[in-house]
Amino acid sequence: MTPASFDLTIRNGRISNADRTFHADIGVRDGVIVAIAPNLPPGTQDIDASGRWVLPGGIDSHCHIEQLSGMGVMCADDFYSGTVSAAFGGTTTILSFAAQHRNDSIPEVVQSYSRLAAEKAVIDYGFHLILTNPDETALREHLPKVIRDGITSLKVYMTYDKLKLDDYQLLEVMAVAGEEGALIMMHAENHDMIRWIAHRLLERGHVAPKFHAVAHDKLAESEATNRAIALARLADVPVLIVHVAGRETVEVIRNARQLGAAVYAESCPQYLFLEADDSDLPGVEGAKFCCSPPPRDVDSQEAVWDGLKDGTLGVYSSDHAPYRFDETGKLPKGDATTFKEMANGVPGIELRLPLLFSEGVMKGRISIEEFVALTATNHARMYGLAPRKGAIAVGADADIVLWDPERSVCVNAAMLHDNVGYTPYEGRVLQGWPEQVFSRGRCVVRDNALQVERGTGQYIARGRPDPLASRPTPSLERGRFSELVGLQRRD
Ligand code: DUC
Ligand code: ZN
Ligand code: ZN
Repeated sequence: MTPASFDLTIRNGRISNADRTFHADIGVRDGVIVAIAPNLPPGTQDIDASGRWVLPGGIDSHCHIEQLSGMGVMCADDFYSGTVSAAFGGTTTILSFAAQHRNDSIPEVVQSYSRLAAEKAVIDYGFHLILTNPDETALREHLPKVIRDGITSLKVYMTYDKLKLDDYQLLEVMAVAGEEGALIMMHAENHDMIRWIAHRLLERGHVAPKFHAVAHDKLAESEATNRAIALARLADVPVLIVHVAGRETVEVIRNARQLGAAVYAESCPQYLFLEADDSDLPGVEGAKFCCSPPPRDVDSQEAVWDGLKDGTLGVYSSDHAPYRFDETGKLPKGDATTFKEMANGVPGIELRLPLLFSEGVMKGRISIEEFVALTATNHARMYGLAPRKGAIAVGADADIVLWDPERSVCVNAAMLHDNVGYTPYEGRVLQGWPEQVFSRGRCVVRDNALQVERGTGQYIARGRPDPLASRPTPSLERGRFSELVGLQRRD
C-alpha cells in the first residue's frame, strides 16, 4: 500500500460496530472503506480520532421531509434543511416518504419527489412510498414498478381520514408486497376508536392539545397492532410496526414474535423521552409535544427501553415530522386550533442520536454496540441498504461519525439546523456529541460547520429488505392456503 493510496485515513479511533468494539485505523478511497488495520499510512486527508468513538453514520429510516401531510400541511423542512439537520446530528442516510395522496399518480409522485431531493440533499437518501389509493392500476402496474426501481418499502395507515386503508385494502397491498419483495410499514391505530373518543371530547369542549393523547388511547394502538399482525400473517408477509409508543403494543409485538410471526417494529425518541403530560400546558403550547401515536407515560417508556434491549423493537428512528408553531404548521387556526386540527408530529432528526447516546449509552442502559445496531445496522438490513450502509467494514460506504463522549451540550432550538423553530427537548443536557461526520468519505460536518454543497447527497435504490430475503418458508398449512388464494412470491 503506497502512502498516497487513501483519500482519507481516520486513525487511532475506538471503532464500534453492532457486533464489537476495537481499535484500528480506517482507510478510505473513492468514498469506500478499503482498509481497517493498525498503523495505516497517511491519507490525503488524515484525521486523528484519538479520544473519539468512531461509529457508522446513523440511518434514519423514518422521517418526513418536504412532504404534504394527510391534512394538507407542508413540512417545515425541505431536503436541504432536513438533511443538514440530520447530518449535524450524526445521521448520514435518511429514508423519507414519497407520499401519494388519493388523487395522485404514483409515478408522478415519485418523480417530483426525486427531483426535490436531488437538488437539495447533502447526505444520501432513499424513499418509502406512502400508499393511500390501492386501485387496480396501483396494485398491478405502479407498485411492482416502483418496488423494482428500489423503493422496497410501503407505508400504509390504519387511521387518518385521508390516508387510511381498510382491512381488505391492506390485504390487497400486502399480497403485492409479498409478491414483489417489499416491506409493509404499518401506522397502527384504530381509526374508529380515535374518532369516537375525539368526537365526545370535542362535544364536551375538551379541545386543548393535551386531549390529543386521550383521543389516541393506547388501546387504539395495541388493537390495531394486533390486527395488523393478523392481516400480515394471513397474507403471509412480514410487517414492520412503526412508531411504537405503548406498553401493550410492545407486548403484542413480543408475543407475536415469540409465536414465530415475521413482525418487526420501530420506536422513536419521543416514546423514550416525552410523556403525554408534557402536552398539558397553557393555551396551545402543548401542541409542540403532540404526535401520533402520542408519547404515553413512564411505564410505557420503560417498556420501550425493554423492547429496544431485547430486540422486540429493532429500529430506532426519528419520525421527524417538522411543523412550525404557527398557521403554516401546527396551528392552522392559531390559538383557536383544537387538538383535532393540529398538525401531528414532532421534530427529532438532529437529536435522535444524541438523545440515545446520552441517555442510553452514557447512562448504561444500552451498550455502544446496541446503539449502533438500533441507529444504523438494523436499518440497513431491514430496508435493503446493507452491506453498503450501516457498518464500518471494508467495502462499505465511508459513512463515519466521530463522537466526542466528553462533550456535554445543553439543547436549545437555536442551535439546531432544522426549520422548525422549537424543540420538545429544550433545556436537556446531553452527554456526548457527534463532532465530525463523513458521508462516502466526504467531510460533511466539521468545526460545527457544514462542509458540503446542496445536492451532493446521492439517491440509494434499495435492495430487498432482509425480512423478505430471509423469511422462513411458510408452514405447510399456510403454504396450502397461499396456493388456494393465489399468493405468489418473486424470488
Ligand atoms: N404521525 C404520523 O403518522 N406521521 C407523522 C407524525 C405523526 O405524528
Ligand atoms: Zn405514522
Ligand atoms: Zn411518520
